[in-house]
Amino acid sequence: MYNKYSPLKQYKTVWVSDVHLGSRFSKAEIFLDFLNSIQAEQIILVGDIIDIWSLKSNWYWNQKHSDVILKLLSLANSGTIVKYIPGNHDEIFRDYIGESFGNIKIYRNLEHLTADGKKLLITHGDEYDVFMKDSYRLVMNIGDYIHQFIQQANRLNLWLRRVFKRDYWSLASYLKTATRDVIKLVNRFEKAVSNSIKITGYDGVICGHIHQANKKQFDETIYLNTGDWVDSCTGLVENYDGTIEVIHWTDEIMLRDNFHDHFYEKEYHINGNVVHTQN
Ligand SMILES: [Mn+2]
Repeated sequence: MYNKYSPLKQYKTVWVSDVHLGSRFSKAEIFLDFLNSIQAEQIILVGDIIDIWSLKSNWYWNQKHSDVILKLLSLANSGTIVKYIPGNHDEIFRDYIGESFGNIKIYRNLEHLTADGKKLLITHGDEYDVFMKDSYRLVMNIGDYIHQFIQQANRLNLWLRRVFKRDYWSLASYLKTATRDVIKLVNRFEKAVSNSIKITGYDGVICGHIHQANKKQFDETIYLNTGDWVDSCTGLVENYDGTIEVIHWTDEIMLRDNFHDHFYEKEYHINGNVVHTQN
């Protein structure tokens, strides 16, 4: 998908998390497209990059998953500072704080000073997951929770449709209820994280874990979430003026492809028929 006509996007810092390599739901190819499209001084991996839990229960690995790892290692070897904070799905690496994969060093948490002087705590965020504590890991995290809902809903709907030959049951209303539950959990998580940051002297926090990218202000505290590369294909980027924004990579791909369709479309005439091709 990487297009040679697009210049690399320049960022001071990039934060990404929850790629879940090793799970069949990982959007590794889109994440790779993102990595191929940017240039950053620093890339911080904010946890759940490799999904060890998923590998344990159902081994899955394809070439794109390898390509992501190779790309990160090669970036780290060619001048980009790449740091890795393990999450709960790759918590095995929390036993190796201070060690490195090539030039990628492992940290428990990090502190970041933005170009405009804000001090931020970087952490995966599973410690703040009240839901996970309450239910004793019954549901792994909200991302998995959303996934379970949608998959079950789809499966049931397909089955009903096959059996009864019509839309028998409303996926939309089912999802509405599920979404309301998820929104509540997301709010609880965001508040829990921000409240605990308030007294620490940090201006804000960057975390991942719940697969909901966001930029929010809770009183004085900046709350930023990296999102995920399982559903939303989102991350956080710091521009050279210190501003941080959420990027939605599938939107960026759409913009880029529309741009190229528009500017690079050619018209050929074959046997009297008009044929359009794109470079
Ligand atoms: Mn997590």
